[in-house]
Amino acid sequence: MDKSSWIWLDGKFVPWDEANVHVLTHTLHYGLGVFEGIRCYRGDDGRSAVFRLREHNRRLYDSARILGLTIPFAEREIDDACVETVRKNGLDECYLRPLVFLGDGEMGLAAENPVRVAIAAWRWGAYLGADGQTKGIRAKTSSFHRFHSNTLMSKAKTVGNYVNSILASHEARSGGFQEAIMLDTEGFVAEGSGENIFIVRDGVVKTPGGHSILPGITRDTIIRLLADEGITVLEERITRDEIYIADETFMTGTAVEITPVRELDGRAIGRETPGPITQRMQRAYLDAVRGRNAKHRDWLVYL
Ligand code: PPE
Repeated sequence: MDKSSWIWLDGKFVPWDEANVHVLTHTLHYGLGVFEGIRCYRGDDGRSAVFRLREHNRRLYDSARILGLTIPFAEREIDDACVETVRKNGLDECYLRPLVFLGDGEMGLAAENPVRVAIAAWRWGAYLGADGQTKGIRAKTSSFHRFHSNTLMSKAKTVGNYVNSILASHEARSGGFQEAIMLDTEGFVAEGSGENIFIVRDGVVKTPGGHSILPGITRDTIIRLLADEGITVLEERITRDEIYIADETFMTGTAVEITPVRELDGRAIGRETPGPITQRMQRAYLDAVRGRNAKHRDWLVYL
């Protein structure tokens, strides 16, 4: 990976190679921790800004609340620390990874070890390959279901939840696909291993809502950008065959941005990839993150 110089750890900057923890760190054993993935972009005016930083950190605090973790910093301190981490590393564009984890001390599920916080930033390019955004990806319906909200709660971006995502992603990749589409426990489409999903048919845009998805910030951004263009998104259950017969399907996420899906389970989706609404949203998203959308400047936190 593209290492940077400094990592913010529990309130102080430490050199990248020294940001280490003990092997008995609680979260390493049991997965109880929460994190965020945020991107910083360089705008056309040369200034860099973190995209929807406050919304991401709000979700970080929501996630911690859901798991019963108390973050030993105020939310604003974490916002500032994120900005400082980008600045201190001299990055103009990067991915930011705040992580809240239980440190070492006691072992066992009942341990109440100190809650620790790390924030790393590094350059991270196209997540699903350079061609993904332009040509679309090939996806496979996963044999692994997204969990029920009374198993692992999906509104929290929990470290341990990603075992489910990794199983699905590995299965898809080993079968020659680029990404998995995961169904919920009732068999309806939920989300990708690290993305939300939108479909378009006859100009109607739908995205799954419900209890089995992570409420994505990019998903919310796209719902708002579509509304700006007079397009309402229906948040409802969708089935895998609705994707087979969709005109367009795309995935959204901080890492993948807006990535079209050109094929699911060996069936080509729509007539062209990316489809017209997908292309409009790819442009609108880039305009927003690079500060070209005056209406949504408040989504940007400048360095
Ligand atoms: N669902 C899941 C399961 C998920 O992990 C993500 C983000 C999303 C939806 C989209 O959320 P948002 O980024 O707020 O629009 N996945 C992160 C994965 C990164 C990683 O693989 O590591 C991300 O995009 O940062």
